[in-house]
Amino acid sequence: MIGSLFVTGPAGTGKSTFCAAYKDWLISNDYRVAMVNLDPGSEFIPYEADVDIRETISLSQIMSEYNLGPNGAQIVAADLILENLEPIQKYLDELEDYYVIFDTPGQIELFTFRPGSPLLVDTLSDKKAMLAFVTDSVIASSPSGFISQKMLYGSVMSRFYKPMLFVLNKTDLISDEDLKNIISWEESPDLLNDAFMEEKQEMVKDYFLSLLNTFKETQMISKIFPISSRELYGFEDIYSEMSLFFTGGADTDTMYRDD
Ligand SMILES: Nc1nc2c(ncn2[C@@H]2O[C@H](COP(=O)(O)OP(=O)(O)OP(=O)(O)O)[C@@H](O)[C@H]2O)c(=O)[nH]1
Ligand SMILES: [Mg+2]
Repeated sequence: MIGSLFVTGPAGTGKSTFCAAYKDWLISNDYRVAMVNLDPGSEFIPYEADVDIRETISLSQIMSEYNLGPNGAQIVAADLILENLEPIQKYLDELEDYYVIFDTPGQIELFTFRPGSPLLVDTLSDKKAMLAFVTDSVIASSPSGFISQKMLYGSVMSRFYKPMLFVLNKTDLISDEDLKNIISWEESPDLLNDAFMEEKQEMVKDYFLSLLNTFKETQMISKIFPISSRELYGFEDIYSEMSLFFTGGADTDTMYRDD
C-alpha cells in the first residue's frame, strides 16, 4: 500500500460517511483505494467494504457466548480483532499502489484506549499510517466544545503518536462566521481563551490559557481541515496532506516511534 488513513473520532461525527465520501472522491480522481471496516458493531455502513470485520466477528454471538452487554461485548471484540489480523494483513499486503482507509468503532475509547490498538495500526498499515480525527462542526463551534475536541485529539495523539488530521466535518451545518471563529481560535490561543471566558465566566482562566498556549506552541494541531461529507467538499486538502506525507518526502521519521 502507499499509505493508510485510520478514521477515528467521537460517536456520530460522520466517520463512516466521511469514509464513503472520501473513497468516492479518491476513485473519481483515479486513485486506488481499499476500505476496511473495523467496527463490528455497525449495523449499516455507507460504503462497500473490501474487508469487513463483521464477517469474522459477530457482536451478538459474543454477547450470548460471554453473557455480556453491548459495551462489554465491544471490548471483547476489540481484543478478538487483534487475534484475527493475519488474513487482513495478508490481503492488504497484495495491494501495492493503494491507499487504504480504515473505519473505526463509534465508541472512540474502543479503538483509541485499548492497549492493543497501536499494535493493530502498525501491523495493518505496515507502519505507514496517518489518523483522521473527525469532529462535528456543530460541537466545535462553541469555545468549550472546540477545547473539548482539541483535548480529545491530544489524547488520541498520545496513544498513537502518528501524523493526525483534525477534520472538521459537517461544516454545511454551521455559518461562515462560525467557521471563521473556529479557525481563528486555532490560530490564536488568546482569542479562544477570550471566547471561552465569555462562555464560561466561572472557569479558572490561567489553567486553560496555559493549556491552550501549550497546544499552540507544540503545534499539536498544525492545520484544520473543514469538510462536508454530505455536500462533498474539502477532500482535496486531505488528499494533498496524505500524498505529501506518504510520497512527497515529508519528514516521517520524527512522527514514528522506533519500537
Ligand atoms: N449535515 C451533515 N451530516 C452528516 C455529515 N457527515 C455525516 N453526517 C450525518 O451524521 C450522522 C452520523 O454519521 P455516521 O457516518 O454514521 O457517523 P459515525 O461517526 O460513523 O457514527 P458511529 O460510527 O456510530 O460513531 C448521519 O446521519 C450522517 O448522515 C456532513 O458532512 N453533514
Ligand atoms: Mg461509523
